[in-house]
Amino acid sequence: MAARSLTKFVFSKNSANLVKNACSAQNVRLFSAQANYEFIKVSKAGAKNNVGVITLNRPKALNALCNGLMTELSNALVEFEGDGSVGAIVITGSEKAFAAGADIKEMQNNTFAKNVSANFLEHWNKVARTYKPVIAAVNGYALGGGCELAMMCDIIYAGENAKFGQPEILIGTIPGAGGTQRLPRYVGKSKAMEIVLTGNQVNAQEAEKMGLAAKVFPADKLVDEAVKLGEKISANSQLIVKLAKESVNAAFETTLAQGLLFEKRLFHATFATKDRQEGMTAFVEKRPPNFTNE
Ligand code: DAK
Repeated sequence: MAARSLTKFVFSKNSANLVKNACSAQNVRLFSAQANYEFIKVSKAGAKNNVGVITLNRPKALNALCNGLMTELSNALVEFEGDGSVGAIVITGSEKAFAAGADIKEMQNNTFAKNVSANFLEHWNKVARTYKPVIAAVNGYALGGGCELAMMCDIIYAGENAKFGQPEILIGTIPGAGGTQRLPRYVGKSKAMEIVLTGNQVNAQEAEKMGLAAKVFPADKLVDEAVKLGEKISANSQLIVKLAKESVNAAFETTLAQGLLFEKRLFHATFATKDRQEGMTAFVEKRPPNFTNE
């Protein structure tokens, strides 16, 4: 089981600062040493303990993404960004649900004015802004905000029982965290329209076929496979990985000409790093590279 490969993670720094970012009064927790989250579990995994694992843990509500959960998730991502030993992060849920969406009960009585004045759910953006690679390991339902959360990650691995969908249309609203914007970029307009306008779910095999999921695994192997991927990424220079991630993401924000120039300049810039020199020297000397993230 995946859980066996996870080792206990003890928070080290920045934790106290995170108190002020915690959400509503009832969810304010002391993010000091040995942070004790309410809605997530946080671990480090892999032979070198270099993969951060965040497990969404609100089973009674199928990991519905309440404000408190999203605040904790953001804070855990900040912790892992500040942990130099972590080269990649896995976000996962349970076998039944990655996440069944934003918490409908929490937003049920919101109004347009309240949403605008409070900039409702603005803090969800942290996931897409995380500079270290983030892998979504999706078992079970990834619906609405759950599907959007997965799409904010860099790579989606799916368990064979995964179900993706944007069912907001069925409850009288539309996706609000990227479902109408990221989904077409993953799967193209026609499939995105079908999913968004009907609320239909797609299974893991379909998701892989349409390019939403990178790979599909047996449900009980999924997290281990995601951690293995995280380990592989972590073995590279974190500095160069960061540049590579920025460059791929630029493809979704720029024209081709701008993107190609951005990529070329970043490629040129790698020649100012010790890790580029080390990587090429190691190749020529027929030995593994020893990257120092410089
Ligand atoms: N919110 C709150 N509670 C939820 C929930 C959700 N999204 N999904 C499930 N639950 C709760 C159920 O209410 C139930 O709680 P109790 O009644 O037992 O107290 C418990 O989880 C188990 O659910 P079910 O009894 O319904 O379980 P089933 O196996 O029968 O059905 C299901 C599983 C996933 C098909 C069903 O629960 C379902 O349809 N859930 C709702 C899916 C959905 O509509 N998701 C989209 C929500 S809207 C934004 C960011 C994000 C968003 C918008 C804006 N910004 C940054 C601006 C996102 C919006 C959404 O996601």
